[in-house]
Amino acid sequence: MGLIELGYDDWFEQKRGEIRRPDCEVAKITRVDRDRYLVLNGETEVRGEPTGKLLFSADSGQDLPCVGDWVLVQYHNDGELAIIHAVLPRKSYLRRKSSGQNVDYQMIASNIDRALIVQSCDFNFNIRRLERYLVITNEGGIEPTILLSKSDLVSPADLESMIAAIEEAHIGAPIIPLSNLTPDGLDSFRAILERGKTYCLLGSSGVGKTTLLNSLAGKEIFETNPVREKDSRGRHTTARRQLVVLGNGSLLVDTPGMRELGLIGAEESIDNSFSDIHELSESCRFADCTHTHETDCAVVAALEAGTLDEERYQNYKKLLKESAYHQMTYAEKRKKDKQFGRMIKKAMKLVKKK
Ligand SMILES: Nc1nc2c(ncn2[C@@H]2O[C@H](COP(=O)(O)OP(=O)(O)OP(=O)(O)O)[C@@H](O)[C@H]2O)c(=O)[nH]1
Ligand SMILES: [Mg+2]
Ligand SMILES: [Zn+2]
Repeated sequence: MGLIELGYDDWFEQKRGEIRRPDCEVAKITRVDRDRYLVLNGETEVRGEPTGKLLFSADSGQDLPCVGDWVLVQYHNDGELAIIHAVLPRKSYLRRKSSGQNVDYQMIASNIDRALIVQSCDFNFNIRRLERYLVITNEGGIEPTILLSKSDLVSPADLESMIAAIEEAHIGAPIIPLSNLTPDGLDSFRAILERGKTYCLLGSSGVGKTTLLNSLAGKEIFETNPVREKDSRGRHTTARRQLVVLGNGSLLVDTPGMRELGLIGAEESIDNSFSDIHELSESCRFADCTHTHETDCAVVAALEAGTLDEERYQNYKKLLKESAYHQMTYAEKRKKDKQFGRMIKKAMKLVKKK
């Protein structure tokens, strides 16, 4: 297997040339487990470690390597350690707001051709959460497919109504129902996986992402676990993001279920994902219409006529508000960081003068 089988192409080769590090080799990040990395050069998979320079020059979490990244490395210790000097630009990416109080980006994966958004047919099924995932894939320039997993848990009629609910919500992504317990859905899913293309599994903890990966691989590559409670809280079996090469030559990234999927500055992607609402808003009388109390508001008119779903509209507003709020905090933080950097530089100069 070579780099091309892992998705390397002329686009990346050109970016590599622009970085001007002929002393480095190309490799792909195949696993990220907190600050530990694995890199694969097509033949061997070894531990990777970013240089201090790469870590210190990172302005935000999105400048750090993530699974799927092409990186420039130098091998040490008889080829058993790859020192990571640079990350090549990404063709596409999945990122979110890092969890907790800190407002920064966290990379989920990069250079993904298709995101597989998994929701199980039980209590996990939730259109509003689906909408959030779609904003995230739109932002990173990735086509989504929705996988309705554990279809064995519901009747065919219930499954039909779930699919209808997704379609009625103006969600245009392809939908594939499947069960890891029966082979039919699995086969039609396997058929969409193309050689040399990279897919990323996304979805809450316990929906069966790793089980699906194991089923496709035909063996237990990673550990899976039963869902303990009804809401699956506290059960996170997969702890790292990892890329696996399947038998048919396609590449699959498994990720841990994420409880939070915060947005930062994603207003444009939100408008793209909610294109029905965005289109309506273009017919409002006022260009700065907030779609609340204005006269001749096309959005409010659609809500009243029942052609726009109230919950979809509320989620649209909620996501916009959250995204703008995080963007403000993020911009402020970066400004402060820069000011601090300049202050340190000045102080260093003074020290050197003495
Ligand atoms: N009924 C049913 N159960 C399934 C199916 N697929 C997986 N499960 C079960 O669901 C539980 C969770 O599966 P995992 O594959 O560990 O879920 P995950 O999405 O990888 O979870 P995290 O790693 O925590 O994000 C396991 O007990 C699986 O056996 C399915 O198609 N039908
Ligand atoms: Mg898992
Ligand atoms: Zn309006």
